[in-house]
Amino acid sequence: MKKINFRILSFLFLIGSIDLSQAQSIQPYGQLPTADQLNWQELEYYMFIHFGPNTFTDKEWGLGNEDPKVFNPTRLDANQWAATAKKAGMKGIIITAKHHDGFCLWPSKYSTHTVRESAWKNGKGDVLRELSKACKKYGLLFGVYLSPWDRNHPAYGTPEYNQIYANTLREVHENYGNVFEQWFDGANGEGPNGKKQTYDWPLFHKTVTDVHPHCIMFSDVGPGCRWVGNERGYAGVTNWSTLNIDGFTPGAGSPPTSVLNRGDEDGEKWVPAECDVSIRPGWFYSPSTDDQVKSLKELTDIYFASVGRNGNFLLNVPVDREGLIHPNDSTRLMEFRQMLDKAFAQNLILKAMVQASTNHADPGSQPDHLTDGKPDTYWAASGKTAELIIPVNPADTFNVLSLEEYLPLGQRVKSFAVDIWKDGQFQLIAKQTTIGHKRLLRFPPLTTEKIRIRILDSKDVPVLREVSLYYGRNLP
Ligand code: FUL
Repeated sequence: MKKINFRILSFLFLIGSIDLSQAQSIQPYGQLPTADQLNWQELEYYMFIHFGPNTFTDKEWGLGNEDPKVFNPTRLDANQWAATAKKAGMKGIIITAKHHDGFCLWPSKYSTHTVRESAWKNGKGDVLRELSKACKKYGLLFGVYLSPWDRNHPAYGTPEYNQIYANTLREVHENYGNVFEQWFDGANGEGPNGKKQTYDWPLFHKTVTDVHPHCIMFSDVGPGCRWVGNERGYAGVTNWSTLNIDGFTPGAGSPPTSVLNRGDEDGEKWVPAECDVSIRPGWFYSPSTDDQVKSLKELTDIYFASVGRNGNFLLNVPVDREGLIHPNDSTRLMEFRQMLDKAFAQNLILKAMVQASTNHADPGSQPDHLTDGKPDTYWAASGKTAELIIPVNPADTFNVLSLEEYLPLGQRVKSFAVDIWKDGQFQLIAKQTTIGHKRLLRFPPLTTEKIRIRILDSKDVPVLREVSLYYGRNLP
């Protein structure tokens, strides 16, 4: 009897020790991204298109009383837009289905100010139909900007308008296939009757999620992703994906732009930053800006300040009066793509052996996961600080370092330093704060036999998924 008891006891002990090892798996920290937000973050770079009556009237904010007949692109070709975005390496297109002037790029049954009333295709055209089809054809995601502010709709400024706007949203979401992102502009001005609207955000959000539960909703305060606080495309040098949203609303009631720019450490919700910027000075096309398309250097700087600072890069390429992306813009987009492709063609430390000062007991954690090129494997430290040493071929020159956190477990790293081995000792080449989805650091061309990454402070044990090193010899 006693022996049997002992066996049962040791069996229980074994179960106990299995439980113990399970307890050593890494615990998630703070607010976490949803699966949809994680997928969204991987997109990194996609196109914005501002197009409508403003394209033809040289305005940024139409008054809403423009003659719809001014909208008359002569050669509109949404396949050309999609082909351009695809070749540019973008993952989707978000179009201004309705800007503040209220003009709808589809024949909405809730408005009398639409393509149906325009001269284009004798009122039989539908830009959303053409673009959503083109996106499908080119394997791009399709997204919409629908301004709640409406300077044309007679009901704007009355309680009825909220339901009308919700109907409009529903109409778009139900009729053009999947919508990966809904862009809610926070602007809230006066309508045709001189009144402003109190927006019913819960109604608008519910309308979208009823049709497309996976759609990422953009606004100053999310819920899916947030405005980065400027229209230059620059995320903060420190950029948390969490944000305090209680008591804030999109538009005038949003947190200060400085907060949107860097997020809130330990914020109440996961609301990552999206960096929107136009390739030209204005959001809408104007012939006067044909020679003011952003330079390769400007685009590169924005890329490093958006994708390279834990943000997504939403680049506006305004369609012109013919209904095409102008050759000056598409040429620049292709130059930019080629430059990025060359710069990131070869990870110089792919498969390198990583020496880590600590390794978490979690069975999934391994230092070599940092250089395996796989986004779903990770390494974690056992404490809040750690050192990683990675050998580099001394014959290789590099000037870009990329670090990525493993975000399913939350954003953790608060500060880190990078050193290279030079003249028999480590020398500091960078000290920075947050990492998030991706942190890209640029240097003058360097060589070394080993690089050291020191995690100096972290909310909880740091969990990284990749470290990579590149030489973009042609980076402007
Ligand atoms: C702003 C709008 O007022 C601009 O016209 C533009 O659409 C920009 C992307 O968002 O809030």
